[in-house]
Amino acid sequence: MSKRGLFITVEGGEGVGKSTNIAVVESWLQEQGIAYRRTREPGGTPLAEEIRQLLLAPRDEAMAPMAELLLVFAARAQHIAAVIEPALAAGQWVICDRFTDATYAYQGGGRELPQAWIARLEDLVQRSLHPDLTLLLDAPLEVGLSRAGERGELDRFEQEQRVFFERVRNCYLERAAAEPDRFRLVDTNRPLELIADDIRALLSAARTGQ
Ligand code: Z5A
Repeated sequence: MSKRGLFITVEGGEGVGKSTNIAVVESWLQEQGIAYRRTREPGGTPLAEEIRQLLLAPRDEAMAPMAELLLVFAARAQHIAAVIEPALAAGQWVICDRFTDATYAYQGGGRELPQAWIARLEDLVQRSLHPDLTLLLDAPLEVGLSRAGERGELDRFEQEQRVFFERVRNCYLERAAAEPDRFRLVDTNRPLELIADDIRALLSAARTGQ
């Protein structure tokens, strides 16, 4: 039986550089010859990607925060069953662009739903599954929003007000402070080469501790 892979999540607010830096993670994994699966949330399977469309598409009907929360976890349940668990069990590392910390940050922080509700769903849907390492990419709000804003059309979350994103960022930072063993904070308000050096060092350390 192969050794279980590491489950690594990459988190952060709008435009902090998750996609850009996941490319660094992937090239490190390839250099090291580590089998991996890159995926994302919401999404990662055909059904979960359909739920992602429901969550992100701007619409006239306001989505109730509880409906949003349940859709996020419905997508996650499918993603865990169809992709994450099988890959980890086969010994692959799983690199996931956002996971449940995003739910705490967006539905808990942003939408102000009680964290305890999220924790109940987390227990129900994930059972013992938790990330081994979470890279929290962080930059001042103005930096992330201005980088994200250059992309043109805004999705349903990107249309939120600044105060929403402040709550999201604060929630992420609080979670990182509360779980220092799992989180690694990466300052992405710097040149890409410096960020990439940090990320490679963090991955090497995670591999050593595996
Ligand atoms: N959501 C939720 O509510 N609850 C949940 O549980 C989950 C998700 C899982 C989709 O996320 C939405 O789902 C998300 C929360 C919600 N909200 N929104 N919006 P997403 O991850 O698909 O969307 P996103 O946050 O907008 O990510 P993004 O658009 O892919 O941004 P990014 O990956 O962090 O940034 P990037 O594309 O790598 O970089 C942005 C630009 O900045 C790009 O032009 C880069 O070239 C540039 N960049 C990046 N780094 C640098 C540096 N260091 N210097 C200069 N320029 C840089």
